[in-house]
Amino acid sequence: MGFSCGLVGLPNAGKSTLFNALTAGHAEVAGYPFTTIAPHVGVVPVPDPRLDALARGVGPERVTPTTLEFVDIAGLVKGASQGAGLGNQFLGHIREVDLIAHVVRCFQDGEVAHVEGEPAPARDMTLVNVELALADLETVRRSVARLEKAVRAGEPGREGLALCHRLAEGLERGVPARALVGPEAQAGLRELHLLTGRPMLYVANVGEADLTGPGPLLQEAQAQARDEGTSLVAIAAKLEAELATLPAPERQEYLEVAGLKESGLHQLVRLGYDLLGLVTFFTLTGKKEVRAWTVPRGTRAAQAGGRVHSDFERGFIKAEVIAWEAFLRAGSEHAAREEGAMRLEGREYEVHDGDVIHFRFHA
Ligand SMILES: Nc1nc2c(ncn2[C@@H]2O[C@H](COP(=O)(O)OP(=O)(O)OP(=O)(O)O)[C@@H](O)[C@H]2O)c(=O)[nH]1
Ligand SMILES: [Mg+2]
Repeated sequence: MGFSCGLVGLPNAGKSTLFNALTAGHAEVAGYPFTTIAPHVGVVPVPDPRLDALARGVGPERVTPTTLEFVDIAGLVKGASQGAGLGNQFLGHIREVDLIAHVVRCFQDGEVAHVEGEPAPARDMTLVNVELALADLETVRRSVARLEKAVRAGEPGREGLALCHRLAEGLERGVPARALVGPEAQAGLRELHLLTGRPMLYVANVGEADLTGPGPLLQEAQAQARDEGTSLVAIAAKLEAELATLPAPERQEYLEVAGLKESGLHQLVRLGYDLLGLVTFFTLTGKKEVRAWTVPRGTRAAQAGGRVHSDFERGFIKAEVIAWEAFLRAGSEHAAREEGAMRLEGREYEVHDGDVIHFRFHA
């Protein structure tokens, strides 16, 4: 799988609408808060023009993209960490995701209620961030209590305790955990499963007019994101949800008419891979299958082989590697090999984004 992504935000921010746009699914959408009660989980293929090009070049029986998982939960409100609304009890469903997409309402619509009266992106973003930090503070305090007991009993836990104290002090001020610890404590941080310990991006849910020129609400959200140093993508969720059920070529045409070069899903995928440090490599099985795989940047050839088949790692001999464009220029695996365009790489070779890899192994 590529990665999993949890959607958070105020009620009526458009999370379920975005979920439907991304998954072409059918989460229930309505103009009253707390429409979503049980979480929705959707798995979608990762759109990748390189995989499409390889498939056109090879003409295989099967094309297998990697996948993404989206989790849509109930909206969060002020006081959620103290049990207000429904959001808090569902935060558990997104503790395991790789990436948090924080949906911010940047569309105007008098028919759609707002829990704070009117949309005000900067305030709304802070409100949700504070609730996430407070929910994490609860988690950290529970860990502190547990670790103090362990340390008193002479068990290990001193390091974890020091980390928790540092986190608690920052979270109390509303600072997200991801901004509180350096690379040295990432492993300890992951063990705590904190919501603000995950990478986060903002999805500004905009009206159609914002696609041609950002209106005041989108501008406010952009300014706030810039101040925080957080990435933001603008997506017209309602429009894209309506288009999601159309066949791909027609959908693309409508997107272009609306002033968009690529769909919200494309944008999220690119940013998500970038934020999470992920790369894609491709395998070909003769004319049978062209397939995309996602691995963390820095993955070695043998490990990458292990993702495809455990024998590829155990019996790894060499990886024959060629960049996807070079492969297409050569026309086929056979031609690429004849031309000497496929490099032979050892087990420590670092897989590059866009590599086409043929693993040589002994069974
Ligand atoms: N005008 C307009 N309405 C939108 C847009 N996005 C969502 N809506 C409407 O806003 C309402 C709420 O959308 P949902 O997707 O259900 O919101 P949610 O964030 O999932 O809400 P909860 O599940 O209650 O937390 C629905 O009536 C949507 O049709 C948009 O971009 N423009
Ligand atoms: Mg919803």
